[in-house]
Amino acid sequence: MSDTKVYLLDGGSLVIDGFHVFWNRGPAGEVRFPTYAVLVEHADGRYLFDTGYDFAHVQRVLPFEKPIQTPDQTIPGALAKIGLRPSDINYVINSHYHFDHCGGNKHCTTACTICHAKELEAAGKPQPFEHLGYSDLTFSPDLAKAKQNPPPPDPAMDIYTPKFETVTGDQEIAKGLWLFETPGHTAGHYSMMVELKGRRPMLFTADACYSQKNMDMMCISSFHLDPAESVRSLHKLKDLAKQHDAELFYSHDMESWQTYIKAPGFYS
Ligand code: 5PN
Ligand code: ZN
Ligand code: ZN
Repeated sequence: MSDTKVYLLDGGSLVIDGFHVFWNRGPAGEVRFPTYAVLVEHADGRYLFDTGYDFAHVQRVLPFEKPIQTPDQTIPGALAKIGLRPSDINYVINSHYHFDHCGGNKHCTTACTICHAKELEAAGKPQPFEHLGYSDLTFSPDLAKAKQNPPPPDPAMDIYTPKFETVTGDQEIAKGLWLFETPGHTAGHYSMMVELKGRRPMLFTADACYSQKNMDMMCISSFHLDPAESVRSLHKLKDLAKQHDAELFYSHDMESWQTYIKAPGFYS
């Protein structure tokens, strides 16, 4: 049995305003940030935590976020760089269903899809202020078809019938692979911790904490369902990191991203 490996798959970048990164604090101005997927090669199979954004979707629905993504920064492209194909992925776990975390799900046609039970429900009936966040529903062709503004027809979507497994609570879903509930940003948001043989555990905050600065200032992002709950989740992440001596990996932090080992390099 081989030891667990973690690869960070670069997904390109987007732009949002500084007041969205730091709620009610700013400063204003364009902030370009990375998006990425986390591939966990585990004895039980290959897990992909988040799948980045779909370039065509962002161009069509949120062009003001100025997407920059090369073919190498798509899920098929990034996997090819390490000798894999999307069909090699056994499980896709989504921290939440915002468009910048689930855009590549549709490529993983043979994977079982895992998320928090509340997240799947929320994506189907978003609050009025959540429509842009939940604008890419291609992770669930059933949901996408039910919407008034479906994406352009894509024959590939007819053969994509993902099987969903929903989870609740804090769970060790495979040995050393933990999901921790961190709601607030969305209803069913999960962060993931991976225990490795040769280093400290890696704790992927996802959008419960965009960046080191958000953590330092205990300042949440402006996209949230429940800001008070978001702040509680920030504290929970800080406590978990301390309790497990885990290293925090942030979802949208250009400065931290520069220091991370990216695929084809890996953590083990
Ligand atoms: C990157 C980004 N842009 C817009 C939104 C939104 O409206 O909800 C979440 C979100 C994002 O993560
Ligand atoms: Zn989000
Ligand atoms: Zn995000």
